[in-house]
Amino acid sequence: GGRTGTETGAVTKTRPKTKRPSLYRVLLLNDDYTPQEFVVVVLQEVFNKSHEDAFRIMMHVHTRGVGECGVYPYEVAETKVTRVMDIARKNQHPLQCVMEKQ
Ligand code: NFA
Repeated sequence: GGRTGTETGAVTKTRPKTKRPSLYRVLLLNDDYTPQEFVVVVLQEVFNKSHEDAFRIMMHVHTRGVGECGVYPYEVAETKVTRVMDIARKNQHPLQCVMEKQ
């Protein structure tokens, strides 16, 4: 911590403000059209998952309707959502990816 003089000359203790960044959960939503293997590749490329983890997450989304791909600070989460949506659009798949504050 540091010490800061006040107008009266008093010296008061301060704490360095290290506020932790809010975390955001990135979610993938199921649909009836996006191929399973496409979702697996997206999870490997965008979220750096192994094929095994990617397959497990894809099957969770497929059976439950929604699933978590990872938890990240705001800007990282936003970039991943944008990458997924761009890749899906480019390949004409309706895959949806969203983020929510944890
Ligand atoms: N439900 C899709 C299918 O049967 C696969 C899928 C999984 C899509 C996860 C989106 C997310 N082809």
